[in-house]
Amino acid sequence: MRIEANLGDITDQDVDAIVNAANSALAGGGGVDGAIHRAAGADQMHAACAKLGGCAIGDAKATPGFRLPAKWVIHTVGPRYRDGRHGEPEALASCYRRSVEVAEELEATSIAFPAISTGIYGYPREEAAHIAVKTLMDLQPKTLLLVRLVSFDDYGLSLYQNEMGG
Ligand code: AR6
Repeated sequence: MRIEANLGDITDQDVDAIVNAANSALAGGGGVDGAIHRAAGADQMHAACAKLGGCAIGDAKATPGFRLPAKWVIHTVGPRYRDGRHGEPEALASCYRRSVEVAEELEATSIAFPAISTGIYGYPREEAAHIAVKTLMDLQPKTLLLVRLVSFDDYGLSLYQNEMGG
């Protein structure tokens, strides 16, 4: 499995599955979540999410991608950051692990992640990039060949590159 980091918009990614930074009600929202719902087709995505019965923090659940280039959207719920001592690192790591597990169940060969929890949920970007790369590097998936970390800005991309040793 190859891990790469790119600059871009998560909704444009031509991969089997993109990951959504959702909330536990899977009710839609701002940031990545809003962009994914709009690009997928808000009505269809809303209806598909409503059938899932919510999602716990650190867990992940899939819907189709509808109008997106990606076949699937894997909705995961990151932790809201408080001080880092309330299980936030474990919950964030779990988002990456569980999203990959769900991708494997779907037999996806490629997946793209946004920087979960680093927007509205306030996770410090440096720590979040460290957890993302470390957690993914520890995994040994079977079907997944490519994991892409997608950053919306240059600073986020540089964080991933540092963590990946490049
Ligand atoms: N493509 C890639 N990255 C993006 C995009 C995009 N289109 N848009 C924003 N980012 P956030 P969270 C970056 O707030 O912190 C929603 O309301 C952004 O710069 O989307 O997990 C949900 O419903 C930031 O670095 O997710 C939840 O209630 C990162 O993606 C809550 O927000 C994540 O920012 C989840 O908050």
